[in-house]
Amino acid sequence: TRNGGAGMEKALSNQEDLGGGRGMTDDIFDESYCEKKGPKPARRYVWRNIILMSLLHLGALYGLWLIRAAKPVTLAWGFLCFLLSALGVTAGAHRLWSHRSYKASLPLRIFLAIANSMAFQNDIYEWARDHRVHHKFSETDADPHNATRGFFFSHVGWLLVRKHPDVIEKGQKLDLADLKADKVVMFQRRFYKLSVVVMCFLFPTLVPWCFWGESLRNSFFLPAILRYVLVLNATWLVNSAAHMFGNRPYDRNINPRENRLVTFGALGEGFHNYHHTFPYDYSTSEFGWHYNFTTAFIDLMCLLGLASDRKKVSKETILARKTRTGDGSHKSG
Ligand code: ST9
Ligand code: ZN
Ligand code: ZN
Repeated sequence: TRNGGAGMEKALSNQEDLGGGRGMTDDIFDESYCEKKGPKPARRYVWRNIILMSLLHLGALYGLWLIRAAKPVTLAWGFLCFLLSALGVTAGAHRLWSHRSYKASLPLRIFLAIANSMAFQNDIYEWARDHRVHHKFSETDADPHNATRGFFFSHVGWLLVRKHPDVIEKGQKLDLADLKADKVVMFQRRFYKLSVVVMCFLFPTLVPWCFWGESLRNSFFLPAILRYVLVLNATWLVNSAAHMFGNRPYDRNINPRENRLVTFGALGEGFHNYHHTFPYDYSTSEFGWHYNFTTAFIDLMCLLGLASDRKKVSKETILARKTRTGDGSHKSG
Protein backbone atom coordinates (compact mmCIF):
# COMPACT_ATOMS: atom_id res chain seq x y z
CA THR A 1 0.00 0.00 0.00
CA ARG A 2 0.99 3.54 -0.57
CA ASN A 3 1.82 4.76 2.91
CA GLY A 4 2.39 1.13 3.79
CA GLY A 5 3.01 -0.25 7.18
CA ALA A 6 2.36 2.60 9.51
CA GLY A 7 0.99 -0.05 11.81
CA MET A 8 4.25 -1.95 11.71
CA GLU A 9 6.17 1.14 12.74
CA LYS A 10 3.84 1.41 15.66
CA ALA A 11 4.71 -2.10 16.67
CA LEU A 12 8.41 -1.42 16.17
CA SER A 13 8.53 1.50 18.50
CA ASN A 14 6.18 1.96 21.38
CA GLN A 15 7.16 5.60 21.74
CA GLU A 16 6.00 6.64 18.33
CA ASP A 17 2.37 6.22 17.50
CA LEU A 18 1.11 7.66 14.21
CA GLY A 19 0.70 11.10 15.65
CA GLY A 20 4.14 10.93 17.21
CA GLY A 21 2.52 11.94 20.50
CA ARG A 22 1.45 15.34 19.18
CA GLY A 23 -2.27 15.01 19.75
CA MET A 24 -2.92 15.39 16.01
CA THR A 25 -2.84 13.02 13.02
CA ASP A 26 -4.38 15.09 10.24
CA ASP A 27 -1.06 15.30 8.39
CA ILE A 28 -0.83 11.51 7.96
CA PHE A 29 -1.61 10.18 4.45
CA ASP A 30 -5.19 8.96 4.15
CA GLU A 31 -5.34 5.84 1.99
CA SER A 32 -9.09 5.61 2.02
CA TYR A 33 -9.68 8.70 -0.11
CA CYS A 34 -10.57 8.11 -3.77
CA GLU A 35 -10.76 10.86 -6.36
CA LYS A 36 -14.26 11.35 -7.73
CA LYS A 37 -14.88 9.76 -11.13
CA GLY A 38 -16.06 11.72 -14.16
CA PRO A 39 -14.78 14.85 -15.86
CA LYS A 40 -12.59 17.22 -13.83
CA PRO A 41 -13.98 20.69 -13.11
CA ALA A 42 -12.88 23.34 -15.61
CA ARG A 43 -9.77 25.37 -14.78
CA ARG A 44 -10.78 28.87 -13.68
CA TYR A 45 -8.02 31.48 -13.94
CA VAL A 46 -7.71 34.20 -11.34
CA TRP A 47 -6.44 37.06 -13.49
CA ARG A 48 -5.71 39.35 -10.56
CA ASN A 49 -3.18 36.81 -9.23
CA ILE A 50 -1.70 36.14 -12.67
CA ILE A 51 -1.06 39.85 -13.22
CA LEU A 52 0.29 40.52 -9.72
CA MET A 53 2.59 37.46 -9.77
CA SER A 54 3.94 38.47 -13.19
CA LEU A 55 4.61 42.03 -12.05
CA LEU A 56 6.24 40.76 -8.86
CA HIS A 57 8.60 38.53 -10.85
CA LEU A 58 9.41 41.34 -13.27
CA GLY A 59 10.25 43.45 -10.21
CA ALA A 60 12.57 40.70 -8.99
CA LEU A 61 14.36 40.60 -12.37
CA TYR A 62 14.87 44.34 -12.09
CA GLY A 63 16.21 43.71 -8.56
CA LEU A 64 18.75 41.24 -9.99
CA TRP A 65 19.89 43.94 -12.37
CA LEU A 66 20.26 46.43 -9.48
CA ILE A 67 22.53 44.16 -7.42
CA ARG A 68 25.64 45.59 -9.04
CA ALA A 69 24.71 49.13 -7.94
CA ALA A 70 23.78 48.31 -4.33
CA LYS A 71 25.87 48.75 -1.20
CA PRO A 72 27.26 45.46 0.15
CA VAL A 73 25.56 46.08 3.49
CA THR A 74 22.21 46.28 1.66
CA LEU A 75 22.86 42.85 0.16
CA ALA A 76 23.76 41.51 3.60
CA TRP A 77 20.51 42.98 4.94
CA GLY A 78 18.60 41.32 2.10
CA PHE A 79 20.19 38.01 3.02
CA LEU A 80 19.21 38.48 6.68
CA CYS A 81 15.63 39.24 5.60
CA PHE A 82 15.73 36.05 3.51
CA LEU A 83 16.75 34.00 6.55
CA LEU A 84 14.18 35.61 8.85
CA SER A 85 11.25 35.22 6.49
CA ALA A 86 12.30 31.68 5.57
CA LEU A 87 12.40 30.71 9.26
CA GLY A 88 8.89 32.10 9.66
CA VAL A 89 7.84 29.48 7.10
CA THR A 90 10.12 26.53 7.96
CA ALA A 91 10.36 26.70 11.76
CA GLY A 92 6.99 28.48 12.08
CA ALA A 93 4.17 27.69 9.65
CA HIS A 94 5.65 24.34 8.67
CA ARG A 95 7.34 22.47 11.51
CA LEU A 96 5.56 24.14 14.42
CA TRP A 97 2.07 25.01 13.25
CA SER A 98 1.33 22.51 10.46
CA HIS A 99 2.98 19.49 12.05
CA ARG A 100 3.26 20.30 15.77
CA SER A 101 6.66 18.63 15.70
CA TYR A 102 7.92 20.65 18.69
CA LYS A 103 6.55 23.10 21.22
CA ALA A 104 7.35 26.81 21.25
CA SER A 105 6.99 29.35 24.04
CA LEU A 106 4.95 32.52 23.60
CA PRO A 107 7.93 34.80 22.79
CA LEU A 108 9.16 32.36 20.14
CA ARG A 109 5.69 32.06 18.64
CA ILE A 110 5.41 35.83 18.44
CA PHE A 111 8.79 36.03 16.74
CA LEU A 112 7.87 33.28 14.26
CA ALA A 113 4.52 34.89 13.45
CA ILE A 114 6.21 38.23 12.71
CA ALA A 115 8.82 36.45 10.58
CA ASN A 116 5.98 34.61 8.87
CA SER A 117 4.25 37.86 7.88
CA MET A 118 7.57 38.94 6.40
CA ALA A 119 7.36 35.88 4.10
CA PHE A 120 3.81 36.79 2.91
CA GLN A 121 2.69 33.25 2.03
CA ASN A 122 -0.88 33.52 3.33
CA ASP A 123 -1.52 33.62 7.07
CA ILE A 124 -0.35 30.78 9.29
CA TYR A 125 -3.86 29.34 9.70
CA GLU A 126 -4.49 29.14 5.94
CA TRP A 127 -0.95 27.88 5.22
CA ALA A 128 -1.21 25.11 7.83
CA ARG A 129 -4.71 24.09 6.67
CA ASP A 130 -3.53 23.80 3.05
CA HIS A 131 -0.40 21.98 4.19
CA ARG A 132 -2.29 19.40 6.24
CA VAL A 133 -4.53 18.56 3.26
CA HIS A 134 -1.37 18.36 1.15
CA HIS A 135 0.04 15.63 3.40
CA LYS A 136 -3.23 13.85 4.06
CA PHE A 137 -4.30 13.71 0.38
CA SER A 138 -0.95 14.00 -1.45
CA GLU A 139 -1.03 13.87 -5.25
CA THR A 140 -4.82 13.77 -5.48
CA ASP A 141 -7.55 16.29 -6.33
CA ALA A 142 -7.72 17.20 -2.64
CA ASP A 143 -4.04 18.22 -2.58
CA PRO A 144 -3.87 22.02 -3.18
CA HIS A 145 -0.63 21.71 -5.18
CA ASN A 146 -1.15 18.22 -6.58
CA ALA A 147 2.17 17.43 -8.29
CA THR A 148 0.57 14.97 -10.71
CA ARG A 149 -0.79 18.08 -12.47
CA GLY A 150 2.78 18.97 -13.48
CA PHE A 151 5.74 21.08 -12.45
CA PHE A 152 4.19 24.46 -13.19
CA PHE A 153 0.91 23.75 -11.41
CA SER A 154 2.59 22.49 -8.22
CA HIS A 155 5.15 25.32 -8.30
CA VAL A 156 2.98 28.40 -8.76
CA GLY A 157 0.04 27.54 -11.02
CA TRP A 158 -2.11 26.44 -8.07
CA LEU A 159 -2.02 30.03 -6.76
CA LEU A 160 -3.32 31.37 -10.08
CA VAL A 161 -6.52 29.31 -10.43
CA ARG A 162 -9.53 28.46 -8.26
CA LYS A 163 -8.99 25.49 -5.99
CA HIS A 164 -10.34 22.04 -6.82
CA PRO A 165 -13.58 21.66 -4.81
CA ASP A 166 -12.17 18.55 -3.08
CA VAL A 167 -9.41 20.65 -1.47
CA ILE A 168 -12.04 22.78 0.24
CA GLU A 169 -14.35 19.86 1.00
CA LYS A 170 -11.59 17.79 2.61
CA GLY A 171 -10.00 20.83 4.23
CA GLN A 172 -13.23 21.62 6.04
CA LYS A 173 -13.11 18.22 7.71
CA LEU A 174 -9.62 18.67 9.15
CA ASP A 175 -9.13 19.11 12.86
CA LEU A 176 -7.72 22.63 13.25
CA ALA A 177 -8.66 23.08 16.90
CA ASP A 178 -5.00 23.51 17.90
CA LEU A 179 -4.63 26.45 15.48
CA LYS A 180 -7.87 28.08 16.56
CA ALA A 181 -6.73 27.81 20.17
CA ASP A 182 -3.40 29.52 19.46
CA LYS A 183 -3.87 33.23 20.15
CA VAL A 184 -0.75 34.15 18.19
CA VAL A 185 -2.05 32.39 15.07
CA MET A 186 -5.47 34.01 15.37
CA PHE A 187 -3.98 37.44 16.02
CA GLN A 188 -1.75 37.20 12.96
CA ARG A 189 -4.76 36.12 10.88
CA ARG A 190 -6.83 39.06 12.10
CA PHE A 191 -4.18 41.66 11.27
CA TYR A 192 -2.63 39.78 8.36
CA LYS A 193 -2.81 42.43 5.62
CA LEU A 194 -1.39 45.18 7.80
CA SER A 195 1.37 42.90 9.10
CA VAL A 196 2.38 42.00 5.54
CA VAL A 197 2.56 45.62 4.41
CA VAL A 198 4.76 46.43 7.39
CA MET A 199 6.94 43.31 7.60
CA CYS A 200 7.26 42.14 3.99
CA PHE A 201 7.58 45.54 2.31
CA LEU A 202 8.03 48.57 4.63
CA PHE A 203 10.48 47.21 7.19
CA PRO A 204 12.96 45.61 4.71
CA THR A 205 12.86 48.80 2.59
CA LEU A 206 13.12 51.41 5.34
CA VAL A 207 16.09 49.95 7.21
CA PRO A 208 18.70 50.40 4.42
CA TRP A 209 17.20 53.71 3.39
CA CYS A 210 17.23 55.20 6.94
CA PHE A 211 20.32 53.61 8.44
CA TRP A 212 22.95 53.65 5.72
CA GLY A 213 21.52 55.92 3.09
CA GLU A 214 20.83 53.32 0.43
CA SER A 215 18.69 54.64 -2.42
CA LEU A 216 14.98 54.03 -2.02
CA ARG A 217 14.97 52.12 -5.30
CA ASN A 218 17.66 49.65 -4.23
CA SER A 219 16.10 49.37 -0.76
CA PHE A 220 12.74 48.42 -2.23
CA PHE A 221 13.76 46.14 -5.11
CA LEU A 222 16.46 44.14 -3.28
CA PRO A 223 15.60 43.32 0.37
CA ALA A 224 11.85 43.60 -0.23
CA ILE A 225 10.95 42.44 -3.76
CA LEU A 226 13.87 40.23 -4.83
CA ARG A 227 14.17 38.66 -1.37
CA TYR A 228 10.41 37.97 -1.30
CA VAL A 229 10.47 36.31 -4.72
CA LEU A 230 13.50 34.19 -3.80
CA VAL A 231 11.82 32.90 -0.62
CA LEU A 232 8.64 32.18 -2.58
CA ASN A 233 10.45 30.19 -5.24
CA ALA A 234 12.61 28.30 -2.73
CA THR A 235 9.38 27.30 -0.96
CA TRP A 236 7.56 26.40 -4.16
CA LEU A 237 10.45 24.17 -5.27
CA VAL A 238 9.62 21.88 -2.36
CA ASN A 239 6.19 21.34 -3.94
CA SER A 240 7.45 21.03 -7.50
CA ALA A 241 11.06 19.80 -7.79
CA ALA A 242 11.08 17.83 -4.52
CA HIS A 243 7.97 15.99 -5.67
CA MET A 244 9.66 15.03 -8.96
CA PHE A 245 13.45 14.82 -8.85
CA GLY A 246 15.55 12.83 -6.38
CA ASN A 247 15.86 9.53 -4.54
CA ARG A 248 13.26 7.84 -2.40
CA PRO A 249 15.26 6.03 0.30
CA TYR A 250 12.37 5.80 2.80
CA ASP A 251 9.33 5.08 0.66
CA ARG A 252 9.60 4.28 -3.04
CA ASN A 253 5.82 4.19 -3.39
CA ILE A 254 5.27 7.92 -2.87
CA ASN A 255 6.25 10.83 -5.11
CA PRO A 256 8.13 13.16 -2.70
CA ARG A 257 11.90 12.87 -3.00
CA GLU A 258 15.21 13.79 -1.38
CA ASN A 259 16.43 16.82 -3.32
CA ARG A 260 19.72 18.33 -2.23
CA LEU A 261 19.40 21.54 -4.22
CA VAL A 262 15.98 22.27 -2.78
CA THR A 263 17.21 21.39 0.71
CA PHE A 264 19.95 23.98 0.41
CA GLY A 265 17.70 26.81 -0.79
CA ALA A 266 14.88 25.95 1.60
CA LEU A 267 16.94 25.76 4.81
CA GLY A 268 16.57 22.00 5.22
CA GLU A 269 13.15 21.36 3.71
CA GLY A 270 14.17 19.26 0.70
CA PHE A 271 14.46 15.90 2.47
CA HIS A 272 10.96 15.48 1.23
CA ASN A 273 10.74 11.69 0.94
CA TYR A 274 11.70 11.49 4.60
CA HIS A 275 9.32 14.27 5.52
CA HIS A 276 6.26 12.69 3.89
CA THR A 277 7.17 9.35 5.48
CA PHE A 278 7.65 10.81 8.97
CA PRO A 279 5.81 14.18 8.96
CA TYR A 280 6.02 14.52 12.74
CA ASP A 281 9.85 14.61 12.89
CA TYR A 282 10.89 18.16 13.89
CA SER A 283 14.06 17.89 11.79
CA THR A 284 12.37 16.75 8.53
CA SER A 285 15.47 14.59 8.05
CA GLU A 286 17.49 11.94 9.84
CA PHE A 287 20.75 13.89 9.50
CA GLY A 288 20.45 16.61 12.14
CA TRP A 289 22.14 19.89 11.21
CA HIS A 290 23.41 18.62 7.87
CA TYR A 291 22.10 21.12 5.25
CA ASN A 292 19.46 21.97 7.83
CA PHE A 293 19.61 25.52 9.18
CA THR A 294 16.05 25.23 10.47
CA THR A 295 16.92 22.28 12.70
CA ALA A 296 19.93 24.17 14.07
CA PHE A 297 17.64 27.12 14.80
CA ILE A 298 15.08 24.97 16.65
CA ASP A 299 17.86 23.29 18.64
CA LEU A 300 19.23 26.70 19.60
CA MET A 301 15.77 27.76 20.74
CA CYS A 302 15.60 24.66 22.93
CA LEU A 303 18.99 25.48 24.38
CA LEU A 304 17.71 28.94 25.25
CA GLY A 305 14.63 27.44 26.88
CA LEU A 306 12.27 28.91 24.26
CA ALA A 307 11.25 25.59 22.69
CA SER A 308 10.81 22.01 23.91
CA ASP A 309 9.40 18.58 23.16
CA ARG A 310 11.08 17.94 19.80
CA LYS A 311 9.61 14.85 18.13
CA LYS A 312 12.26 12.61 16.58
CA VAL A 313 11.93 9.25 14.87
CA SER A 314 14.27 6.61 16.27
CA LYS A 315 17.18 5.28 14.17
CA GLU A 316 15.74 1.75 14.38
CA THR A 317 12.38 2.84 13.03
CA ILE A 318 14.05 4.72 10.18
CA LEU A 319 16.25 1.76 9.26
CA ALA A 320 13.34 -0.66 9.38
CA ARG A 321 11.32 1.61 7.12
CA LYS A 322 14.17 2.05 4.63
CA THR A 323 14.69 -1.68 4.41
CA ARG A 324 11.02 -2.38 3.94
CA THR A 325 9.80 0.36 1.60
CA GLY A 326 12.90 2.33 0.49
CA ASP A 327 14.34 2.37 -3.04
CA GLY A 328 17.70 1.09 -1.78
CA SER A 329 19.50 4.37 -2.52
CA HIS A 330 20.53 4.91 1.12
CA LYS A 331 23.05 2.06 0.83
CA SER A 332 25.05 3.87 -1.81
CA GLY A 333 25.06 6.96 0.44
C1 ST9 B 1 2.21 31.05 -1.13
C2 ST9 B 1 1.93 29.82 -0.32
O1 ST9 B 1 3.17 31.19 -1.79
C3 ST9 B 1 3.07 28.84 -0.45
C4 ST9 B 1 2.78 27.59 0.30
C5 ST9 B 1 3.77 26.54 -0.04
C6 ST9 B 1 3.61 25.31 0.76
C7 ST9 B 1 4.92 24.57 0.76
C8 ST9 B 1 4.90 23.29 1.47
C9 ST9 B 1 6.23 22.60 1.38
C10 ST9 B 1 6.79 22.10 2.67
C11 ST9 B 1 7.41 23.16 3.54
C12 ST9 B 1 8.63 23.77 2.96
C13 ST9 B 1 8.85 25.19 3.40
C14 ST9 B 1 10.08 25.71 2.71
C15 ST9 B 1 10.28 27.18 2.98
C16 ST9 B 1 11.56 27.60 2.38
C17 ST9 B 1 11.84 29.01 2.64
C18 ST9 B 1 13.14 29.47 1.98
N1 ST9 B 1 -9.52 23.81 3.57
O2 ST9 B 1 -8.61 30.34 -1.03
P1 ST9 B 1 -9.97 30.60 -1.61
C19 ST9 B 1 -12.05 27.86 1.81
S1 ST9 B 1 1.02 32.31 -0.99
C20 ST9 B 1 -10.70 24.31 3.94
O3 ST9 B 1 -10.32 31.99 -2.00
P2 ST9 B 1 -10.37 29.89 -4.36
C21 ST9 B 1 -11.71 29.27 2.28
O4 ST9 B 1 -11.69 29.36 3.67
C22 ST9 B 1 1.66 33.61 -1.96
N2 ST9 B 1 -11.25 25.37 3.39
O5 ST9 B 1 -10.19 29.57 -2.80
C23 ST9 B 1 -12.80 30.08 1.66
O6 ST9 B 1 -13.95 30.00 2.46
P3 ST9 B 1 -14.58 31.28 3.18
C24 ST9 B 1 0.87 34.85 -1.82
C25 ST9 B 1 -10.56 25.97 2.42
O7 ST9 B 1 -11.50 30.81 -4.59
C26 ST9 B 1 -13.12 29.35 0.37
O8 ST9 B 1 -12.66 28.01 0.55
N3 ST9 B 1 -0.56 34.63 -1.85
C27 ST9 B 1 -9.33 25.50 1.98
O9 ST9 B 1 -10.40 28.58 -5.03
C28 ST9 B 1 -12.44 29.97 -0.83
O10 ST9 B 1 -11.03 30.06 -0.57
C29 ST9 B 1 -1.24 34.46 -3.01
O11 ST9 B 1 -0.68 34.41 -4.07
C30 ST9 B 1 -8.80 24.36 2.60
N4 ST9 B 1 -7.61 23.85 2.26
O12 ST9 B 1 -9.04 30.70 -4.72
C31 ST9 B 1 -2.73 34.33 -2.85
N5 ST9 B 1 -8.88 26.29 1.00
O13 ST9 B 1 -14.84 32.24 2.08
C32 ST9 B 1 -3.08 32.95 -3.06
C33 ST9 B 1 -9.80 27.24 0.83
O14 ST9 B 1 -15.80 30.76 3.85
N6 ST9 B 1 -4.48 32.60 -2.86
N7 ST9 B 1 -10.84 27.05 1.67
O15 ST9 B 1 -13.51 31.75 4.13
C34 ST9 B 1 -5.56 32.94 -3.59
O16 ST9 B 1 -5.63 33.98 -4.23
C35 ST9 B 1 -6.69 31.96 -3.60
O17 ST9 B 1 -6.57 31.11 -2.48
C36 ST9 B 1 -6.68 31.10 -4.90
C37 ST9 B 1 -7.80 30.05 -4.79
C38 ST9 B 1 -6.94 31.97 -6.11
C39 ST9 B 1 -5.38 30.34 -5.06
ZN1 ZN C 1 5.08 17.64 -0.17
ZN1 ZN D 1 5.04 19.15 5.78
